[in-house]
Amino acid sequence: MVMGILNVTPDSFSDGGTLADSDAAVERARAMVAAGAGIIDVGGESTRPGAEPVPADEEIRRTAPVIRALVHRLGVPVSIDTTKASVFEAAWEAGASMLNDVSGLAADPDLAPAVGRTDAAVVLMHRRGDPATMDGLATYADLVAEVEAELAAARDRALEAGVSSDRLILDPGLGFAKQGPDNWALLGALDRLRLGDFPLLVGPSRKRFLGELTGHADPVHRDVATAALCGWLAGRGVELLRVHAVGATRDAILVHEALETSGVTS
Ligand code: HH2
Repeated sequence: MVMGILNVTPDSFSDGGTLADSDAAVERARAMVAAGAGIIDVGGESTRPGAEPVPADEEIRRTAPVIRALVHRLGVPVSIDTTKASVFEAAWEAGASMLNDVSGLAADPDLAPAVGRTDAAVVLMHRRGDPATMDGLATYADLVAEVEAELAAARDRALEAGVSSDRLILDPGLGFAKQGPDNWALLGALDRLRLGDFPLLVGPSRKRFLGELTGHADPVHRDVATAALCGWLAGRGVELLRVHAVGATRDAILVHEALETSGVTS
C-alpha cells in the first residue's frame, strides 16, 4: 500500500509551507488518493535534522481539523505522524486510525499508554535522539544488529502498553540517525528488521541519501529515484511505502507486479 505524505507544516524538508489551509490540504490528499494512495499520513511537526520543536497545542491546531476533513470529506484512512500523546489523542478523536511515531514510542512516555487505550495501528520507526541530536548519533559498531535491537525495544514498549502485536508495523527509519551508506545497508537487511514477521513501512521519499546518489540538491527532484527504489521495495514484499509523489510510486509498483506476473522476476 502507498501512504501519501501530507505535511501541514511551514518547514518540512521538501514540502513545507506549500499548503495554505485545510481546503488545500484536502485537495492535495484527494489527488494522492486518485493517484493510488491507500492511506494519508498527516504531519504537523517536521522531523528533519535541526527542525524547531512545535508545541503540542500548535501541532493539534495544524493537524486535527485536516484529519477531520479528510475522514469526513474523502473517507480515506488517516495516520497521524507525531511523537506526542495529546496530538495522537486529538487525531484519534478526529478520526485517524493509525499512529506513525518516528520515535518508536520513546519520546513521550504518555504516548504508549494512550495508543494502548485505542485500537489504532502503530508504526514504530527507528531513530536515535531527536531532530537536534540525531545526526551526531549516527555511529554504529554493528549497524543492523543495533537497529534490530532498538526496534525490538520499541516493539516491547508497545506490547507492554497493551498494543496487540497484530497492530504493529516496523520501519528502519531511513535518514534518521543514519549516514548515507547506512541507509543502503539497512535496505539489504529488511528481512532481519521484520523481527520475525511484522509488516514493514519504508520511507525513502526525497531523502538526502537519494540526493547524494543522484546529485539532485533539490529534494523535489528526487521523485524518480524514490519511485525506482519503491519498485524494488515492493519486490521485497514491503507492505507500506511512505512517499510524496504517489503516482510515480504506484507506477513503479505496477511495473514490478507486471514483471512478476510475467515470470520475469522471482
Ligand atoms: N520520514 C519522515 C517523516 N516521518 N515516518 C516514518 N514512519 N518513516 C519515515 O521514513 C519518515 C516518517 C521525514 O519526511 P517528511 O515527512 O517528508 O519530512 P519532515 O519530517 O521534514 O516533515
